[in-house]
Amino acid sequence: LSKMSKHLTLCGTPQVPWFPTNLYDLDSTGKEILGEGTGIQEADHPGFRDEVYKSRRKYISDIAYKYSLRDEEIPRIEYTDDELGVWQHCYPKLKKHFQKNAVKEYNDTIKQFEEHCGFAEDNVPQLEDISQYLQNTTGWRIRPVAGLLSQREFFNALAFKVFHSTQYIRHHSVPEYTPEPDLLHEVIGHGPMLANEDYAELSHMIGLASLGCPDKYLPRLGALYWFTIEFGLCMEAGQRKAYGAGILSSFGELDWCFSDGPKFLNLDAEDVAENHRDYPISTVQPYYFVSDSWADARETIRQYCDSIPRAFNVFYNEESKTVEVDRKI
Ligand code: NLE
Ligand code: FE2
Repeated sequence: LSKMSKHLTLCGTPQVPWFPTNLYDLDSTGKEILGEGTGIQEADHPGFRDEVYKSRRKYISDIAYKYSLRDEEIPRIEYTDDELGVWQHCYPKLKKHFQKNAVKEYNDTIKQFEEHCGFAEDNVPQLEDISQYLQNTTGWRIRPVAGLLSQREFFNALAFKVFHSTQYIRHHSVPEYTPEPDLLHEVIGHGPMLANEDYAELSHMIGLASLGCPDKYLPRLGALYWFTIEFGLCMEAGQRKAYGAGILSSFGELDWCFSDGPKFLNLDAEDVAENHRDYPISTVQPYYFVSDSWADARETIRQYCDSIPRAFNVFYNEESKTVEVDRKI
């Protein structure tokens, strides 16, 4: 084997990119946040010119930078009146949409979140409560993060059932749509789906596929994640329903994606990965991918993930919270 690996190196085999193999390896990640100039332009962002908002963001980001997965709890934030106002404006309106436009599994879980995670019209939920609930149901957990991570870091964490979540709230001047993730997007959009075993598996699969995968495949996994977990639609009893987090956290997007405006395409993982890697991140989506069922979405993504060339297999050991690597022969 050593002769062979030498030979492969001489032939210029690319190195396998580093990846975490233990839950706590993630503590060394998330230190670099993608800021302005990496997609979200200043002009798109009402908060970048508001000094009070910027210093609040810094206060909340610092909590994320200091957090370790070995800590007992994710620090709780005392949300200000402005922040509570955004929640109070959005949550009741979104709830009305959910009954009509969200998949059944999502509506079921929202009820659980109201019972166990502090979801209420007059209360901003805390990441810690949601993380606890997830750990007790699907084994997922939340790690606070200061903003957008690199695709590799974000996806790698999914392999350990860790979901990175921002803890700040969108600027109060534009509550119905934000180009970047914020607490509302994470907890309203992603939270409930991570509490559902079958949906959460979609994220876990993409996470495992990303470990040490060649760089070229990251934007492909990115597109698959975008058009399913973020902006996915699927059929339910003959009707189109939303399961994507970026839709469920934005009534601007909800209104749009159930109008005649956008185009609707059939979900095919290969097609998304090869032909749809260029999507807008600061406006509503011009088109959405619809699958016959969410299980169909999972199957097409599973097949795609299996087709990514890697010299090894990875398995997640739930008990030891480690990833086991097994060389393909
Ligand atoms: N546009 C979404 C919202 O307003 O909640 C956020 C999308 C983050 C990818
Ligand atoms: Fe998201």
